[in-house]
Amino acid sequence: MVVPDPDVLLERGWLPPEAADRLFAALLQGLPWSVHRIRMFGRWVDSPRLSCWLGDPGTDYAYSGGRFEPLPWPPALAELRERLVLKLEAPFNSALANLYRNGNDYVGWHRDNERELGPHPFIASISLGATRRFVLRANDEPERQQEWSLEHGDLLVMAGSTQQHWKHALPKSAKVKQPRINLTFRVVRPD
Ligand SMILES: O=C(O)CCC(=O)C(=O)O
Repeated sequence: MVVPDPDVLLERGWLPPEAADRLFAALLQGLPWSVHRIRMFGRWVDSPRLSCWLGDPGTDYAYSGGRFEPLPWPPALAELRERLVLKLEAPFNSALANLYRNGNDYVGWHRDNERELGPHPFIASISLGATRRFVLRANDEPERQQEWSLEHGDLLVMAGSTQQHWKHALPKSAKVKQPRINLTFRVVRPD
């Protein structure tokens, strides 16, 4: 089978620097960050980053063996969600916030293909803080990779069959000493 190219769109600096600075500071201080317990290779481990699951009531989300109930939207994110809903015409009702404290924190190869995201997950990802590498690799051809350098204020959208055919990861980077926050807005369809 010929694996289709990932359906990925990057809009650099979608949030202007001052707005991105304000949001980064508000979230770093204001979100109740915690270590999620996840299942990897049959073992329960602490995820190598801090996280927070946010959303409308009823948007419980299960990933990597864990199940998370949403916290209500803080004002700064409620407004951002509205802007993304209008811009991308997608009914985003939840978001996973990740805090990578420095280059030792990472997310390993995975797909955002949980059942509650539907057959064609539509994901809008906002990057704040330190620049990090974001890599996609085709499931059946791991040597086929594409990567982006995600910067403060960037918006990356993953759509179509991307989650079906591609895994993604944010690798460790010893050079990165500063924190980064990532927000992935999602459409969860409750059962
Ligand atoms: O931090 C990122 O850019 C990616 C986060 C991610 O892969 C996820 O939340 O599923």
